[in-house]
Amino acid sequence: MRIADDFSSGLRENVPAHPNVDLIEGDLANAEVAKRAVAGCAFVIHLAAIPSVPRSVQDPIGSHRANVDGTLNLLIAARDAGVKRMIFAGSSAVYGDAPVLPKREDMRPHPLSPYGLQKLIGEQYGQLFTKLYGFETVTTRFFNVFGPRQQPGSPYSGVISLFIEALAAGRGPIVHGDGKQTRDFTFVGDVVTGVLRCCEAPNVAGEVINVAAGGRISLNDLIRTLQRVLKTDAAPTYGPAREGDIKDSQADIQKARKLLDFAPVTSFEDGLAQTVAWFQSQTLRK
Ligand code: UD2
Repeated sequence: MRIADDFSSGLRENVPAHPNVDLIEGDLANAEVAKRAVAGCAFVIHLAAIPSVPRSVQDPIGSHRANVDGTLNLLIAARDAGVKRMIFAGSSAVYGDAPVLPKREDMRPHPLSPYGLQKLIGEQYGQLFTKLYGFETVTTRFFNVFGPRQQPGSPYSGVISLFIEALAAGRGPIVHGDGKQTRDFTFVGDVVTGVLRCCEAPNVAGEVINVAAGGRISLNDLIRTLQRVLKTDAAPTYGPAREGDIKDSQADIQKARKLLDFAPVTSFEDGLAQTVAWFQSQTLRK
């Protein structure tokens, strides 16, 4: 197995030191790095991105380079290296604020941020490569992924990691907007299952598939649950909503059930408990 990462957001310590793991440190927006990354691989799982809506609003060019140029380089490199199939991490951000819930893959995309548009370009490039060159690609549209090892290091980090960090320290979390926005929080283990099924499943080349829990939880409910688990009543501070923010997000996962025989197995509460336990084990280590 080979892992390519520029460690712009991930951590080197998360890469296992194992004789079968080959690590390439570099930027996939550099075509030479992309070539080295895929050489000899049967499958490519393309998760590399600057995965932040607000960062893309502030720096559309930097985020385009990572999310679009990186993807195109990898598609070309993987096609030319004879890779069997490439799985592309798409995003629920492509749906934007279409009023209908849950979001189905055949709804018209309506991105509200450069990030959403870049992920849409990535999946359409994937489909084009399947049609034009016969190179098999599958896009998994992820919803809000969370779990152990997600880093709360920056204001762009996933909301669950930021809220756990704040509440564990007895601080009230900062909520952008009224906290009534909802998200389909998906545990990382279920996402991994969905991605691996995409590598093996028949009849999925060129498909775009939601991989999510299929539920919907508001930030206010998330805070209440975390206050209970972490035994604190630190109150949140409410501020203005973020630009480009989506109000509600929930996946229809029928297509994943049908094509991938996918069903999420970790409940939100269990996933949250595992994430909190991991966070506390890290705090103890420090
Ligand atoms: C997530 C993904 C993104 C994309 C998108 C699809 C992350 C980090 N980002 O973006 O990659 O797939 O979903 O829709 O997982 N918030 C607060 N306080 C904070 C931080 C966030 O209130 O301190 C709010 C934020 O305004 C948003 C919600 O929490 O309404 C979730 O924010 P996020 O950054 O975790 O994820 P999102 O949905 O913007």
